Amino acid sequence: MGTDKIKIVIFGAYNAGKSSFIRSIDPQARNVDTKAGDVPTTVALDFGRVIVGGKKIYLFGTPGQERFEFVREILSRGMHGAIVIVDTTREPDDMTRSLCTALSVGTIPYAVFLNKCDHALSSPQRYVEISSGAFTSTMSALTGENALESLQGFIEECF
Ligand SMILES: Nc1nc2c(ncn2[C@@H]2O[C@H](COP(=O)(O)OP(=O)(O)OP(=O)(O)O)[C@@H](O)[C@H]2O)c(=O)[nH]1
Ligand SMILES: [Mg+2]
Repeated sequence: MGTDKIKIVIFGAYNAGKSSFIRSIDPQARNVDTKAGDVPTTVALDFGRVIVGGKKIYLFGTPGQERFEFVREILSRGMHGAIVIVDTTREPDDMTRSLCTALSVGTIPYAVFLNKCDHALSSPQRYVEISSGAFTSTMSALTGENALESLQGFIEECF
């Protein structure tokens, strides 16, 4: 891919809001999911596209469940940047911690998007420590508030 085509991979724990984020950016986004009990969960990927500042951004959402590590590894190949979506209504979990640690010692630009800020139990401060060094932004993937702006901010600052 040339510099005008940017592959961004969306990581995050189960239920953090990765699929919702991609759908809020691209209403035509595609998702491969299944039911976990009553609710849909991603088993393969999400895919969405958007143009930011003349750059073509390709968003690849990963499954959050632990057992899909092999899918995350495949989707990560050739990525130019990464976004970790976190659920600010909950304390940081092990998966989110290890994702942030791995990205912080890597060489590609990455961001932590503090999601579910519309929720009464949201507390973004929980993530201050593990997101230090990353581009951070608060948003709600559910209402769409600040979702596109967060992505634009990350792209403009880091690409
Ligand atoms: N209140 C609130 N709920 C949200 C927000 N974003 C996502 N949710 C809800 O959280 C749940 C999980 O959202 P998904 O987008 O499927 O999460 P995911 O990270 O793709 O989940 P997996 O693919 O299973 O790992 C759904 O019930 C969403 O409606 C948000 O910003 N605010
Ligand atoms: Mg999903």
